[in-house]
Amino acid sequence: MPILNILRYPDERLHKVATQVSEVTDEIRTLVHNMTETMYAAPGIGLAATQVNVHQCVIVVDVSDSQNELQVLINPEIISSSGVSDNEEGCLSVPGVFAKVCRAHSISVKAVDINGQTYVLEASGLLAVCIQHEMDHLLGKVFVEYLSPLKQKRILTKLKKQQRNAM
Ligand code: K1U
Ligand code: ZN
Repeated sequence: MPILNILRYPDERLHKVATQVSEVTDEIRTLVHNMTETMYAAPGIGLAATQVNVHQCVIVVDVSDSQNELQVLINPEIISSSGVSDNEEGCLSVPGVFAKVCRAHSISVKAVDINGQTYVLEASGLLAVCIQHEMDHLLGKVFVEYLSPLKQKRILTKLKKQQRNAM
C-alpha cells in the first residue's frame, strides 16, 4: 500500500478547510488504509487527510505503544468537553518542532466509522489531545498557530534552514 506524501508547514494547502464526507465509499476506505500506513510508517500517533492533501473530514489516530488501537474518525464533531491541560505537541507536517498547547482534557466526539456507522468516542489525556490536534488540521489550523508571533517566526526560520540543508 502506498505511503502518502505529508505536506510540510508552511505549505498553504495545510490551511484549506476540509469538507464533510457524504458517504463512506471504497475510495474513502482506501484513503483511510493509506493514511493509516502512512501514520504508522512516519511514525506518528495521528494523521488528518488535510496533511496528505485530501480535503475531506477524515482522521486516523492510534496513541498505543504497539500500534494496535486504531481509531478512524470520519466527520468528527466534539459534542462535549471538560477540563483543560497543557501538553507538548508535535506534528508530522512540522518536523522537529514541539510546543505546549492548551486543550480540553476530556472530550466526547461523535464520528462515523469505516462502515458508515455513527458512534461516540469518550477520550481523555493524549487521545483527546491528538483528536483535537487532528480536528484542527481539518479546519486548516496547524498547532504552531497557537504560539506567539515571535515563536512562529523562529519556527519558520528553523524549517527554512532544515529545507536548505536537505537540498
Ligand atoms: O502530524 C500529526 O498531526 C501527527 C502528530 C499527532 C500529535 C502528536 C502529539 C500531540 C498531538 C498530536 C504526531 O504523531 S507527531 C509524532 C509523535 O508525537 C510520536 C511519534 C512516535 C511515537 C510517539 C509520538
Ligand atoms: Zn499535525
